[in-house]
Amino acid sequence: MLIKRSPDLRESDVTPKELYLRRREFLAVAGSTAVAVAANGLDFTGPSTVAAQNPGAQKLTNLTKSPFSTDEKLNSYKDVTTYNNFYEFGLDKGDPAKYAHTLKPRPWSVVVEGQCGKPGTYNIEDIMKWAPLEERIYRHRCVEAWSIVVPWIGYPLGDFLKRFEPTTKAKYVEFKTLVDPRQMPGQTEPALQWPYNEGLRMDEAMHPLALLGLGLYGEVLPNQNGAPIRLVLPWKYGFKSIKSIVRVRFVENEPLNTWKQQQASEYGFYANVNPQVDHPRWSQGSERRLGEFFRRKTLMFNGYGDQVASLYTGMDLRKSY
Ligand SMILES: Nc1nc2c(c(=O)[nH]1)N[C@H]1C(S)=C(S)[C@@H](COP(=O)(O)O)O[C@H]1N2
Ligand SMILES: [Mo]
Repeated sequence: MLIKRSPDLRESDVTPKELYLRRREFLAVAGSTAVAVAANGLDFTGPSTVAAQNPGAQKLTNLTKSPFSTDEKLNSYKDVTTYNNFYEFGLDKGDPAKYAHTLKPRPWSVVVEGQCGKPGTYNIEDIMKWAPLEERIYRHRCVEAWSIVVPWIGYPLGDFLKRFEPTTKAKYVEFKTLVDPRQMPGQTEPALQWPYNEGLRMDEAMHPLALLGLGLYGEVLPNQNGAPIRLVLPWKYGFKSIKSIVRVRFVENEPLNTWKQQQASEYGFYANVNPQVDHPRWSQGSERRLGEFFRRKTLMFNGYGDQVASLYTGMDLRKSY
């Protein structure tokens, strides 16, 4: 199941120059150590390939390169940080970049509760250190039929959740975003019911592709991307990847997620990317990759089917959408 990244030099004609040079540097280092690396079996570790972009942001270094990364062309830092969905800051794609400066991602803590042996309040600075940080380049597919490729930083969601020793009664895990209209002015409008809420079945949450997102492009998460802590679930529509998490709860029953609560005929609990099940108001068969002219065909589970399809054997994905 290991996917080896094959460096794609065609990126040279499209990535920003600085980034391209950093990549060449990395490839040179990787090439010279290839023999030692192969002997170790550590064929996917190494420095970050991706240079940080925002000079004011805290850099994240010593990143492990993930075997789960795609070698598709990255979207630019600008695409990733100025075309967002984060209704706590407004409904337009440009609103989060304009208004999310009011969010204070430090100090920050996460309350953990429910069916687990170690409930409590955990500090973000500690959480950041619980596992080695990885750079993971994932495709990200919004339910609105656009997609991007993002160099995330984080570690497996399972490594985070296991710390709290979920009990056998924990069949699902629920996540909630901060509620504070002073920091999140969009919460003065009833656009959605606040707090934004999401949930996963426990086996989905423990799947190695599920990432606890703590950064992107070599730095901590920009506010508009869900600082300081979010989910990244590449085989699901983007709305499952809840931002700015303050609460985690282990529960016995399927939680009601915000978009299902909003319109259950259009958005379900599972939200697996599925080109065969259209949204009632538009096709899910194709998508627009930001920065590209021609539409792409949408892939089952967003192209991650080899890894995740077995989570859903025996389920009717037309009903469990
Ligand atoms: N709290 C919160 N989380 C959220 C959202 C939101 O409005 N509020 N939007 C979701 C949707 S619809 C998408 S597509 C992704 C977008 O993530 P990005 O802006 O980092 O690309 O965030 C998801 N997480
Ligand atoms: Mo989305």
